[in-house]
Amino acid sequence: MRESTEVVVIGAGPAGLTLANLLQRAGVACVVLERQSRSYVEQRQRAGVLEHAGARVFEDWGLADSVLAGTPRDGMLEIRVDGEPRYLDVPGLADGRAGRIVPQQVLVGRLVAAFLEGGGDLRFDAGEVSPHDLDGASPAVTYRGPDGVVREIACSYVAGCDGYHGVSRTAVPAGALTTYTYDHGIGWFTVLADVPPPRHPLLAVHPAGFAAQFPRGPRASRFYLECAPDDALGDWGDERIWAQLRLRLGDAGLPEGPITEKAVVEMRSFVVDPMSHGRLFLVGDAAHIITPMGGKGMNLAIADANVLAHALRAALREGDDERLAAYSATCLKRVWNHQEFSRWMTEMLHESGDATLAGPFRRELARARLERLFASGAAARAFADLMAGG
Ligand code: RFL
Repeated sequence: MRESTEVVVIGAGPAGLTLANLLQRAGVACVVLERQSRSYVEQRQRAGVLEHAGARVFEDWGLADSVLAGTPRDGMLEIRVDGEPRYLDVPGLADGRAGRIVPQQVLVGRLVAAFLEGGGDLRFDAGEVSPHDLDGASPAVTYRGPDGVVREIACSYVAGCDGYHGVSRTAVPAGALTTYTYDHGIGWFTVLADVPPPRHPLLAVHPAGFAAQFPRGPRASRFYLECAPDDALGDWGDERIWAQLRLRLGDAGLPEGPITEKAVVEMRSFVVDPMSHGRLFLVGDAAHIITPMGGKGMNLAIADANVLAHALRAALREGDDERLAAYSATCLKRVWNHQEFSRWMTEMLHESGDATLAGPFRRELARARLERLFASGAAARAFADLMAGG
């Protein structure tokens, strides 16, 4: 069966769903193909903060009511050093540019609903998705539907929004992309638990290692614990998790709650350049991954989608290909800026606690870097500016 549309979007995560909604607003026809079921993508819990720049994307495209309604603005950030609380008023330092506290699965659910309400074509359970003829003028994407029938969709452009493990990037011929990877040399263990969220997002520096607690809705918290890079899930029994959280967060009274997810997070960065090939454009995690430090992964995905939506509208409605030609360079500028921020924060918050990581000299340097945030208004504002996003 052969159909046609203007843009095929592969993947219905934050990147694909943001792009699909923006294209719908721009009057550009698209079909979204998602490998998983609707309930699966709506329950996948990951990020929790939409930076100010991300919230602006939805406001600018008239989607704030459907996507941001009722989501609290972010506020203070607590950095607890050896159990002592320090606070940064991030939106205040960033001239009032507040982000929104919104769990990724809530954002995804709202984006699915908004797209479908607008008459969008979103196909879940799409197997064997495969892009073709990306170098030519008329690419196509084939997939097998849940009914077992193979369909082909001809299109003008393909948006690869299928994450790090997707098929889009692998459809690009070897040698056409330069790949940058970096192993941060540490491990993070993450736990999602039904524990009341902290008053403010909390980052903790401690000699036993970095730890963090972030709100994930009204009754849940996501915790992170620095661990050895080769630690496995089995190394972290519940008793060890709670004991280490209480120690590193300096909170002997931290209540225990049912743990709903445990995972080892790979502390690895990855970037491809360019983020496009022929008529394929890579968006979000398909083009770059960043560690969770700084909370930028989902936000980069949304920023890419915004750049691409503007560029596709210009190309398809105004015959202006300049923005599409500049897509990769435009996005990569932000990607590298955020990679640098994330790495900078990682060094500061890990090395200032755990002296075994880089030694006592580097620990004192990291402490000086951290202290500067509280001693210098200019340094604090620069930090808040990066937290708010470009
Ligand atoms: P996603 O979310 O991976 O979505 C890709 C979609 O494509 C589908 N797919 C396919 N569909 C069709 N055919 C195929 N062959 C396909 N292969 C894959 C997938 O099923 C999926 O629906 O990528 P996207 O949209 O680029 O969004 C990126 C974000 O999800 C990611 O950057 C963040 O979750 C990263 N991240 C965080 N980001 C933040 O901004 N703040 C955070 O605090 C934060 N915490 C996190 C995180 C990621 C984590 N993990 C598990 C990776 C915490 C964790 C634990």
